[in-house]
Amino acid sequence: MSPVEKASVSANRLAETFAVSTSRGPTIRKVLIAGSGAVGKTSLVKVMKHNLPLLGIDDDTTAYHRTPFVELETVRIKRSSREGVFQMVDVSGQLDSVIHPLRDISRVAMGSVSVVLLMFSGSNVQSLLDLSQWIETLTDYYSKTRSKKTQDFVLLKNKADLHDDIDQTLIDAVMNCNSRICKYHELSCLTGEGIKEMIDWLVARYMMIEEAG
Ligand SMILES: Nc1nc2c(ncn2[C@@H]2O[C@H](COP(=O)(O)OP(=O)(O)OP(=O)(O)O)[C@@H](O)[C@H]2O)c(=O)[nH]1
Ligand SMILES: [Mg+2]
Repeated sequence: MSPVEKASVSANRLAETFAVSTSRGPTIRKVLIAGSGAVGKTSLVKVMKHNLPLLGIDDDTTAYHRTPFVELETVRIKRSSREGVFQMVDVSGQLDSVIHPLRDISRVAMGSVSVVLLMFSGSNVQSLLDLSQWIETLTDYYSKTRSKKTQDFVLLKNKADLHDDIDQTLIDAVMNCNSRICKYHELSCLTGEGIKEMIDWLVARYMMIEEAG
């Protein structure tokens, strides 16, 4: 089975799972993580799934294994009165590769997304500059599909634990040029810095309050 077929099968299985859980009530939100290779997209999914920083997860979690195409993962979140599921779409960072989910299975990757996390690494200024190509691809898709809902974009600077050589004015410029970007977070998947704040923000914005009783 080709990677494209495999991803479609996984997406259908997820859809079936969600169809069951929807009837029971929890909010389901689809979250796309975009950004260059090695910025930490897959790491963020692991950290959210385990509710632990990379350093606290008990296996070979810090080794770099490039995501070849796309991974779909569900993350259950519970915060006092709010509970729900984030369906995480973790795509390959190599936007120019021969096959890429944003081009070859665009609806699976980008359709029905509530929020796009645009991730770059604080130790790699090029990964911030690369985001313009991702933003162009995404806005092109959303304007063509004339989606009624406006997808939020959130800018994430990962690897806050490393030496940072990016000027804040460059980050501000990226935000100012893209009106869809509604929030900026700094975090470290390695140490967990800023992760709780980011998840709390996502939950407050996208998870509905559960009815009591
Ligand atoms: N120092 C540091 N390293 C990190 C952090 N987050 C991720 N890494 C490391 O960065 C490398 C790449 O992480 P991945 O999560 O695989 O990157 P990715 O964006 O999914 O990469 P692609 O799948 O190629 O698109 C791994 O070795 C991670 O352990 C962080 O906050 N700090
Ligand atoms: Mg990856």
